[in-house]
Amino acid sequence: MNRNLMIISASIAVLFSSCKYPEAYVPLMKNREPKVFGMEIILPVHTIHEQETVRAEAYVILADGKKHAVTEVLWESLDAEIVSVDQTGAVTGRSPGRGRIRATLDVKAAVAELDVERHIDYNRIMISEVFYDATGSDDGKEFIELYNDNDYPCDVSGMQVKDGAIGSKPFVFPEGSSINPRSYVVVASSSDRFFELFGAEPDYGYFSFTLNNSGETVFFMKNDGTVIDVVFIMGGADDFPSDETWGSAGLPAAPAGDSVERINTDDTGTWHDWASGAPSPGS
Ligand SMILES: [Ca+2]
Ligand SMILES: [Ca+2]
Ligand SMILES: [Ca+2]
Repeated sequence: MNRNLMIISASIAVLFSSCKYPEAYVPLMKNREPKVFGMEIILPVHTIHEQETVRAEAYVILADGKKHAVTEVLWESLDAEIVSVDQTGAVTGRSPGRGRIRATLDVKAAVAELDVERHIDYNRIMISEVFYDATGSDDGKEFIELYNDNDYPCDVSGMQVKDGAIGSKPFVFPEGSSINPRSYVVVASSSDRFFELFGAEPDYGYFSFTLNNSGETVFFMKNDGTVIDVVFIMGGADDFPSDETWGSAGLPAAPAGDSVERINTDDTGTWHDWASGAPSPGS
């Protein structure tokens, strides 16, 4: 080979070996290190109630498996009627159902699901009628009626109806019991006697306590004993007499054959909500 040609070839080789990408490409490569592999949303719970708010957190998952919390994400609800989410990740239940939220960062996104359960207003479930004194013998003929004033069905499984005698055994609604919206349920002392008297089956057939004819207190309670509603009849039972807020030590009262019935679903917790009249079980 010509000596001059050898020198030129060597110079070209040096030139290529020292070649670098222009500076402008460097920041782009740095942005991709370490590579974002995916995203994840973490929720503290997977079931919330209507109107309840919890905080969702978004994380990027890096190629090395590490997670980093990120705040500069776009939050969206994919089921806006069920859940809403603001740009801080605050998730609020809007209506019952399963809702999805999405967090997006650049081209990566994650979706999380959560269930929204009904917020039940137990103050709108109330005792609506008590038939405590049948004509003649009361044996097995007494009944208690409840009313659900909510516009949605209410699960009453495990909830209790009880008279005002300490130590008497409450009636406990069996698993799966529900009261339809703006509807009644009847709990009878005996379904056979109830059928003889009213020609229909009660919703629930048996309670073991008896209702005093000379003053009685009837409770509707949650599973844990929290009182949801109470009615004091003729001053209430000796163990649980009416207090001053009830307003009358004698009312409501019904003659034999009639029952005491709620006339006011805007529950004031006083005798004014009640009157007496012919029995109307289930309506
Ligand atoms: Ca009675
Ligand atoms: Ca009687
Ligand atoms: Ca009724």
